[in-house]
Amino acid sequence: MMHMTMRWYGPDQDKITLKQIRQVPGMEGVITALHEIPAGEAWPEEKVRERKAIVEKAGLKLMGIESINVHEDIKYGGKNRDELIDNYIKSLEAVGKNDIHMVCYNFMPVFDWTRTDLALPLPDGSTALAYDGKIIEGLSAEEMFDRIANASNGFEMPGWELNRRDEITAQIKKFEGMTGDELRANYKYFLDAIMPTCEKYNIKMGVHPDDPSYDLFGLPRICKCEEDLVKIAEMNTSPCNGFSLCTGSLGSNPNNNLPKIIRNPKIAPRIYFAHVRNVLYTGDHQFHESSHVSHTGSLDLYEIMKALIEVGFNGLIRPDHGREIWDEIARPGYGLYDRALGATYLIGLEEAIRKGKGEAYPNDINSVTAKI
Ligand SMILES: [Mn+2]
Repeated sequence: MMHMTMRWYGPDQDKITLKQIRQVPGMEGVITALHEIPAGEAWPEEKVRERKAIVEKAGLKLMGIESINVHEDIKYGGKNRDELIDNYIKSLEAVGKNDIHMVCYNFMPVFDWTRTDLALPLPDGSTALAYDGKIIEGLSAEEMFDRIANASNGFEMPGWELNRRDEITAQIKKFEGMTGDELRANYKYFLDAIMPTCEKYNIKMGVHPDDPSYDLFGLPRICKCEEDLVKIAEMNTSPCNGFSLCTGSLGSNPNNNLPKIIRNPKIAPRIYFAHVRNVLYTGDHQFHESSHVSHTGSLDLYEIMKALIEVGFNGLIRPDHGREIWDEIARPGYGLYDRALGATYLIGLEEAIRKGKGEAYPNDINSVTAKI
């Protein structure tokens, strides 16, 4: 069976408590990160140990890291990349020594996830993250920053930290003219360097797809479709090189067939983490996030979960972004209520699919809630 988790931003940066997360039915653990440490710096082992102790004291497990961010100079192949990769390896060692075996990360140049609206009102009175390519076309990178910072309910959004705003145009310039293949060469250099450490500690690296899954601001993007994922799988064949399959990110492009991508034999055995959520297409390069329920969005989450079960996926899964509902004021995408609904919906789908196939469910339950 899959292991249900929720993302938690840590004691200082998340208003959702571990107590609340623990009370979500079927929840086993959290995925977290040391968001206070900037990309490029090494994570101290004791800081990871401290964070793990906080999570375990609340009756949950620290099951994975999201994310250890890759410094931009590694992505564009800067002179100091070896030093930065050494620091990344130190962070991996800190994680591995604390018996944590999955790290989610991305290799998107300059921009992490991108949305044009963090609180689009939906007909039912909820709000959701939304994207409209036409709005992006008219904005500078700095204007994008302000738009996100001003709409984030006071939370600092990963990848959109205010201290990055003034350097953003310079950062984009560094990638000017870079082709996908050149970016892939830098990516391979990074993977080749870190994989021996990942193997030593059995840390499964799950790269998160580009979000949204098409080109932005003229930057190369190399993790946005089935073909890209296959290239990444072939780039370094270590069993620790794999994917965080984010259905909402890949699903932002209607050309991506999620069940087909999951069943691709080059991809399936390398899925180490699943972000499962839904999006509703509203036009060309235009969508908003919806509830997780299949018929409220454009993706069929039943077919996605069925494909994951068919390929033998028993790894970490989490609901992804939720809408803001029931008057909750939260970090955009990361409120408690809609993600909790998403988690129980996914658990329900898994139970129904497995029992429908005559499988025992749960078959290896060690969920904290089951033990109560
Ligand atoms: Mn995701």
